[in-house]
Amino acid sequence: MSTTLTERPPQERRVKRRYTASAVTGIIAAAVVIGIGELVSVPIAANSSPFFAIGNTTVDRAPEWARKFAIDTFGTNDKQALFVGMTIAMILAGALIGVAERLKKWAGAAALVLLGFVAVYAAMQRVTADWTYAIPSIVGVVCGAATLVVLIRALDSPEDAETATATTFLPRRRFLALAAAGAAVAASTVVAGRYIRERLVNIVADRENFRLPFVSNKAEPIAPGTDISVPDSTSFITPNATFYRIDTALQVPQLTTQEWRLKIHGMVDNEITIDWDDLTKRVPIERIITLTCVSNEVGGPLAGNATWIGYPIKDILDEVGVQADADMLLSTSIDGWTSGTPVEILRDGRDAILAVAMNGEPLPLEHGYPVRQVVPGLYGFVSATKWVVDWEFTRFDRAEAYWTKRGWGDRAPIKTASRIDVPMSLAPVAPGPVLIAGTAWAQHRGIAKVEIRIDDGPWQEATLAPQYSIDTWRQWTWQWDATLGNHVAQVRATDLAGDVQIEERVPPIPGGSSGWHTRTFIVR
Ligand SMILES: Nc1nc2c(c(=O)[nH]1)N[C@H]1C(S)=C(S)[C@@H](COP(=O)(O)O)O[C@H]1N2
Ligand SMILES: [Mo]
Repeated sequence: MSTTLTERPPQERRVKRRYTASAVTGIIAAAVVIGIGELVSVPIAANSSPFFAIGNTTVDRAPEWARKFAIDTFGTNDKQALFVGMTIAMILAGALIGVAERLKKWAGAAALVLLGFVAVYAAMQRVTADWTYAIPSIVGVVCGAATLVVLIRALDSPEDAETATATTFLPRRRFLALAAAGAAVAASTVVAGRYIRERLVNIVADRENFRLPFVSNKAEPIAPGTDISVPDSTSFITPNATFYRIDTALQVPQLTTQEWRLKIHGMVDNEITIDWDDLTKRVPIERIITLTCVSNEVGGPLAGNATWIGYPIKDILDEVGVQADADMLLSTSIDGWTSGTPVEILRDGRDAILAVAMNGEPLPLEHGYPVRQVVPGLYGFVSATKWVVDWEFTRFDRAEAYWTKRGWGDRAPIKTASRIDVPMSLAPVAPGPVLIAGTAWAQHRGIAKVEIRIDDGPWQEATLAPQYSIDTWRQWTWQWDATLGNHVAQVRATDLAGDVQIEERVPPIPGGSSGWHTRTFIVR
């Protein structure tokens, strides 16, 4: 026998063990809540599960500083970061609940029920919620509390106490068996919930069966040289796999073409609901359009260019007879996110579409399958509703969309921007000729000129790639004769209206960042 075992009285050691076991019990109970909640949510709605209800409501309620912190720290991995954070919080809360139950009968169970109320509240905050959204959290908490109480009692059972001697400091077998069963229930329900949901909705099969509409109104061909083909510089078309993704959806909505409907109502003469067949009966167009996110920082990556196939929004506006005093299209996604788009812009002749395809395939699920909006010239948050299911025609003085309620602007045209892609920042560069290359955009105005300057010297005109259209970005190159030392390069663009990109640095909120992109190179 080792000496350490006899140093402390056995009783104290047992108590220590019991706290660990209690904490583990609490974590298992919390996991049971999540797992059962996930499974029970399957026939109700994906966002009614306690985990995702709390996650989604957290996202919707997050104060601007927290959002900014998350984006600055985790970038487009902010969703994964939230999941990791929630899991850690769940483990901590579970451990506390377990210990509380051990210290005072029913205290842990009461805390669990309290958290259950939070989950029910969060679920009821979902835009699509009805009373059934409370069920997954309630059933989950009942099962979790039962797990907690049964396990803690097993830990405390008299036979256990009686047999506890100096050598039996491990919890009894009965407890271990029950704990293993609880953990198994939690794990299997999470997995089963996911699996059954995928089988039930079978969104993947729906997307695979989707046939691209035949388009006679095709996008203009891309002229040679439009893509500058400089390694590491922005390609003219952004592949779907690397296209930036921004949305508030913690679970990608799973909406089949058969379930999809677009309800059109509000200030219109004819309220109608369009289903998939009604939509695809129309004449589609194919266009290349560059999307940009308002959250993009100067020089940032949140822009992408794709070939879209879609149905002109203007035709549908004419069909429903939008009333003269309606100035906003408030569009809503299946998960309740909203954007407000000026009606005037939707009918000024630009190629605003209800898109169904992106770069030759049905929309990827995370880019809005089966139907999303694409409006040239406007930031995504006021125009690019993915998984769109509802259109209300209203007025800017009556309605406010998701981000506008949170301090962002309401009408948000894309600001002229330019970006240096290569060489990379602080990349070692050899003296002599160096190719600087990048992109510039001013959607629906078009890029007329890009200029570069080194170390605050005179502005020099870059060579522009051919303009594809005023709705797409335009690539550029500039040959620099680099000399030894550290040098600062700066870029600015001018749009076709003659307006020079704004020099003043402003942050993205409320209407998009501005300022000239700057890079430092080390020439040696
Ligand atoms: N349903 C839904 N649509 C949405 C959003 C969202 O959060 N939910 N975000 C918008 C924003 S802010 C942008 S920039 C674009 C991004 O589109 P992408 O993810 O396809 O690049 O989608 C827009 N559409
Ligand atoms: Mo955005």
